[in-house]
Amino acid sequence: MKKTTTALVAGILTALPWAVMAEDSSDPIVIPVHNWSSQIVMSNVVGQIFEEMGLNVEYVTTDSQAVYESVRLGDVTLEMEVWEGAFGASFRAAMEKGGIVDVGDHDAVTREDWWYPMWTKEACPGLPSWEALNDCAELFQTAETGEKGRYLDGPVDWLKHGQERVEALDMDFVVVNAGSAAALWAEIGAAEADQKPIVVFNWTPNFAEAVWPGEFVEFPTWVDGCDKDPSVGPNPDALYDCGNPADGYLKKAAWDGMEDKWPSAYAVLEKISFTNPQIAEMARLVDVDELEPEEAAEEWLATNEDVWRSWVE
Ligand code: TMO
Repeated sequence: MKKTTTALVAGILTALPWAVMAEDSSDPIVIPVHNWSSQIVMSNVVGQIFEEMGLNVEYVTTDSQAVYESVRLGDVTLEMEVWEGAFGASFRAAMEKGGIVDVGDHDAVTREDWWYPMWTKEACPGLPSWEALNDCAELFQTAETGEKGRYLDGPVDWLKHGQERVEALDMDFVVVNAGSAAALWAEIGAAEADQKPIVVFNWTPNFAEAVWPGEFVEFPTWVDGCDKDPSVGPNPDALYDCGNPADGYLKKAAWDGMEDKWPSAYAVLEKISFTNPQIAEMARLVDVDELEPEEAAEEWLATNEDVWRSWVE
């Protein structure tokens, strides 16, 4: 008899989502946002899913490297986009110290590296090899860079080590850091009119691939340790003498106290997995359609209900 009652109660509990949610703290889940569109929109998408579940959410703008220390300390609760190329080292360092957990990979496969719009290849047909790019360095000269070619790298906090790579591979390029992601898109847009050869930092998934066909420069293949051990990579005396991983991961990470404090939110976070086209679309809603990130997230949730409902139910 008692057994039946217990089973009945358990049955009711699983049928009522709010009964499960009552276990979650009413403190806000703190979601960090950074300086590229897909991450900001994805963070809002996930925040709005949590709000839909009756949870409280707060967004904070943080540095994209320092965030791993913040997650580890529980100052922020999670990170939606751990890109292997840009953040693998900071993520691994935080994992070694403890306090941060790997909540699994998105379906997406990522790449971040030197990139050019296709018209550049007409002027430098040996591309995408980095050696061919280097032989064409003079095509990329500017007043600012003198005899050397100009490479517009990402904002400094993405730590792409462009300058170290130029030195390690003895390239005739000067690395200039963009102030923002928008400066990269402005650079490509400005070069488009007269098909001026340019080489800039870019990544996939991103909206840009649908707007400007292009290719990544092929550097020496990434090998684990290329950023830690000089003997790894073609230059035996230098770090960063490899390209970024060409099939990098995109992970979710969380504070290791999240699962106890917000168990149903954590269970949803474990299930969340975005694909390349979904992430490119999140960026497109902001960078092409010019929606605010919150609106872009609302729009994405409205058109992709079939995707995210299954994570919540
Ligand atoms: C970190 N990012 C995706 C902008 O390369």
